Amino acid sequence: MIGYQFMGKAHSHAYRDLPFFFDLNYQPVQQAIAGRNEQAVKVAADKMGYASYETDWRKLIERDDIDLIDIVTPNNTHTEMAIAALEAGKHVLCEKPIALSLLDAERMLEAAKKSGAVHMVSHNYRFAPAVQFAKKLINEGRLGKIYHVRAQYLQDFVMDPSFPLVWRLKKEVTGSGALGDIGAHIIDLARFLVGEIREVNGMLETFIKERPSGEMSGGLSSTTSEAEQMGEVTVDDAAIFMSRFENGALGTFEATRFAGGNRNGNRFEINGEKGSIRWDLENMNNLEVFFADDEEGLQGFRTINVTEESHPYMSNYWPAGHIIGYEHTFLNLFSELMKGIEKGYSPEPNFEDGAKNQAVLEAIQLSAESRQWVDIKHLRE
Ligand code: 4PW
Repeated sequence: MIGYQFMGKAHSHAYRDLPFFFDLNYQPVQQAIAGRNEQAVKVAADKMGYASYETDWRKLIERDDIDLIDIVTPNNTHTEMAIAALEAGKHVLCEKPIALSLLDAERMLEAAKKSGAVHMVSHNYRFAPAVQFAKKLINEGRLGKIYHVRAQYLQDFVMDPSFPLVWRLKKEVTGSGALGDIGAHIIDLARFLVGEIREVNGMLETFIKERPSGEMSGGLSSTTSEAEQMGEVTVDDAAIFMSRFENGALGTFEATRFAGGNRNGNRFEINGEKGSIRWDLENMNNLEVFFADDEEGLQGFRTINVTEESHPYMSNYWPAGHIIGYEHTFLNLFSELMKGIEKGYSPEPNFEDGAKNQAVLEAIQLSAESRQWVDIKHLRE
């Protein structure tokens, strides 16, 4: 693994627990972790269960006792690391968004195709059992033709003007703001559940344009900064966009870090000719469903607690009704990654999905600049 902050912790926990919950032919062994600060990476290695550490990520890639490189560093490092790992024949798991630009994402996809190695993007929310169950209902035609998807990813961690100018607020490090950081997740969910997006129309806004600078590494729970020097926020605080899907469905999306009171509100509602579904990460074991053919007088949304043994992934955990959490979305994703490595295929979402997602992100940026609808397909030609 390269990196050891928030996502490093989430991924490392999942590697540790995977053999405990999942009977798989291939299981991860936490061989090594890389980070530039020797003191900090040593502590991370001990705490997160890695047998060794490196202070240069390139060393990790040179080692022949390592098969999989997991990239959990800021976005501006993904492309170089992923391409180097793939060229060395390593399998790669990469955090989202995979790159700063569509061009870089396409280069990564190209390298992945050339290498024949397994590649995957860490869009973990697809792997919530309720989301997988929603997908099953849609595939079975239980909702019929899909008309609408409305998705929101709402956070509020940067609302205080004295929240520091961390890497997530700098374009050269992160590519975009709320758009790529959390909008990428709802784009992935929409692509997974409804299908490919044909065109978008979006707007971006930066509400607080300057913040105390000097701190780079802070995460979502960074405290306020008293630094006197101010620096420019170069990414969006909020992104709102509409989309038309290839299958005719219409989408409305909102990704913002200014939705006070919403710590991590990742939600969607999908409406089809025969029914609707709703999901909310903060209540992630439940799926609300409405079926138009339910008996008259008894119609309405009802809640399915997606914890039965027959529900996706749940037989690996606890008896029905015993809920799972955020961290298990990573275990579920990793179980697919292990199967992919065993059998030699790249489970979705892979770098093809990463590039498609990046095309949507780029189209929204272009649309916001030009105030026009932007066709996605043309961007990838
Ligand atoms: O899933 C989200 C991320 O993609 C997390 O809640 C935090 O916001 C960390 O990065 C983004």
